[in-house]
Amino acid sequence: MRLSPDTLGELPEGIARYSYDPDAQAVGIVHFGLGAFARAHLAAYCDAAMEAGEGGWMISGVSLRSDAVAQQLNPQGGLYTLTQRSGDEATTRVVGSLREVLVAGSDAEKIAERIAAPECRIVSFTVTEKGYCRASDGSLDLDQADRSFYPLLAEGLRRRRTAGLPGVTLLSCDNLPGNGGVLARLLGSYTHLRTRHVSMWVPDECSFPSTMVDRIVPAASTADLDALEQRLGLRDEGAVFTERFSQWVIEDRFAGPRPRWEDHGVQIVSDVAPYETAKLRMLNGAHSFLAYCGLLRGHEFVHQAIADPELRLAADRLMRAEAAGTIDPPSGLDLSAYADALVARFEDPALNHRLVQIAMDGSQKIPQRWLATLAVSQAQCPAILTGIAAWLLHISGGKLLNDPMAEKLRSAVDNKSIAEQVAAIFGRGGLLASAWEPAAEHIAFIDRAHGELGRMGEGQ
Ligand code: CS2
Repeated sequence: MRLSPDTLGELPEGIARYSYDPDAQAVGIVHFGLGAFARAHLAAYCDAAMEAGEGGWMISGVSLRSDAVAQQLNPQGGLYTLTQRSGDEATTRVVGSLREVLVAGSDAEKIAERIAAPECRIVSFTVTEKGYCRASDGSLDLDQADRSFYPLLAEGLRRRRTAGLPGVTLLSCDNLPGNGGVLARLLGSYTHLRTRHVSMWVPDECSFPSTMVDRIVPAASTADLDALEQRLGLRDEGAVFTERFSQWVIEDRFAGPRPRWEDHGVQIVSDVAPYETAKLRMLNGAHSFLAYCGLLRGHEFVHQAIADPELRLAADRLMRAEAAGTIDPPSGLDLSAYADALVARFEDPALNHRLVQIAMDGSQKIPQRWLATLAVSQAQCPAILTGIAAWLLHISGGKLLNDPMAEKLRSAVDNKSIAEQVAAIFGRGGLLASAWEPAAEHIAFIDRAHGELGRMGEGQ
């Protein structure tokens, strides 16, 4: 039997659940990219707000690429459980804030309707780094954008304008620096080219706060779902498993009403950049390092990689000696204590966070995680350079490369010397050209590390 509003009463005691009436609440948020992260983060904060008595913050989720999530959640009336794990402890709650899952390919009309409804005040996004459809120079790739959320969003906004409704807050929750500004710029390009009559209205009536989001949400495995079914007595195909930690920092720049998320731990601040920079360069920077080096050393999970003494030392170095010096921390944040807390989160074996999950889409992640540090760091950065060597090996390794730039990356490394590989990817005019210009000593270091890591990989 599946979890659903009709079977809720069958759940054992001890499984927390919402006490508000979801059917009596309006949809205040349309969310693009309803993966596990959004369900562990945005939807949990909306659930908390409605639990505390606020009304009207149900979410209409939109899946962009497939109907898999819709299949998981619509038969369950949008209900799913969120399990927080830490060590041996697990607490589970049924989240009530999701109204439905719409699918971009087949529900375009409904999606535009939801955005154009007067009750909708926020359109939010967790579409991943690649989901913004940026070309390598950062501009909008129009061809990709036409097949993404842009036409759906533009149509919804066009209807709002025609109906004389106020604008909405467009809330990007992806791991990109200045994500609000990025979305504003790209949507601006899109509307300018495709729906010109809203291109002035959007910046006047809508706002694009930047946000920093942080919660580790490993993909659920079938074994997780089976074990949960044993505990619940019901099957939950949409279950999400996460850590206890959760952080959300939002720039105080809303176009209209919003939930009082600050009552539930969200930080509403005037400048998100210091939080975002610290998180991207330390947490995500160390994550990517552990992913590429850890996989080469035969590890499967983050907790295994961080328990490997050499990797731990290097990840620590990456955060404290390489990244921290480039960060102007938000007031009250001690970067050394921050690094300690990150290591403790990485160590938790209850999370079973797969390294391959982090290793995907390197071309979209590495610029803000590593290259931004390399560009400004006054320190030597052996850990990041080792990470780069590991990524080059990851690209040239025999396995399927999960990256939107896979083909270009492969041809940049195949049958090339390290100097040529580095130039083709990181050099001027390269695939990931940035403010970091690899110097001769960097290339020599990457070459050495590549040799050492490669030999280790062969030993596997
Ligand atoms: C990870 C992130 O998959 C990845 O690239 O580094 O998803 C990370 O778990 C989150 O940003 C943590 O907030």
